[in-house]
Amino acid sequence: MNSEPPEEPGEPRPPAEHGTPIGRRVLLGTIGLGALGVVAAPVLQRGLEGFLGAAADKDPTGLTGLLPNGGGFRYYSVTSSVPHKDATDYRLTVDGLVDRPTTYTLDELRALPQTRLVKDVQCVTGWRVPDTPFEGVRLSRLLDAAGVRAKAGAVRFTCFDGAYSESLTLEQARRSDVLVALRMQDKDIGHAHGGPVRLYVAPMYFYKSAKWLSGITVTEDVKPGYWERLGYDVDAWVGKSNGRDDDPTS
Ligand SMILES: Nc1nc2c(c(=O)[nH]1)N[C@H]1C(S)=C(S)[C@@H](COP(=O)(O)O)O[C@H]1N2
Ligand SMILES: [Mo]
Repeated sequence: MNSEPPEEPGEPRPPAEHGTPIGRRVLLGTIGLGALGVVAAPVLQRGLEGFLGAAADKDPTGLTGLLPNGGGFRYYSVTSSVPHKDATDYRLTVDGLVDRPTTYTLDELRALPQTRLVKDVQCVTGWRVPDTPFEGVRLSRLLDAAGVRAKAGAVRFTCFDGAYSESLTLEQARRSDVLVALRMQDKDIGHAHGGPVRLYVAPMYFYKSAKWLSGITVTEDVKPGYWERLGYDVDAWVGKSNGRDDDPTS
């Protein structure tokens, strides 16, 4: 019997452990791939992404988080299950220190001008995926539409997984390479990648790009997000934070 506690689902090691040469994750990754071979056949029709999403929904150890998820991406979730949402029930709320709090449906977001960016994605644990298209509405547009009040200084993001959160300063949030993304890899964002809507913060480590985005709240000060309370940098510029020297992504 395995008496080890299950690993927390989602992002693996806190920064303090970044130097560890051979992690348990490497081992688990190998086992995970073996397991995929055993169970892959019956689920081929659903596609790898669908399988990963479904498997992760049932796997509280986060083991499935280690499986390569099409094109080099890895599935991350800090919760063991995430509700599925689509155009019928998805809502994005913009509130906080704004003059006009607003709730958008998916169709309303689709009707706004879309911006497409193609850049590398860099995870703080080391993996990088080159030239990935993301497409959606500039966050600055939604902030302007809501009318940000003078004393506001930051934006907090919440997710319909019920657990994850992120934040940006208002200046960061207004950059033209920060999107409320509806498409990734030139497809509507599937559930496993945080669909139907995720944040995309091009110049920062991918933990900033909150999946299953449901809330944008304008605040006075930055409130550190989920991983930031556990040690990751709040200002997560690729190559200039978290003790890493990756090439910039934007
Ligand atoms: N809601 C939510 N968003 C999240 C995460 C998460 O666990 N939950 N993980 C973050 C991390 S650490 C990474 S690397 C990316 C992974 O995105 P992917 O699963 O599409 O590869 O999502 C980010 N956004
Ligand atoms: Mo990550």
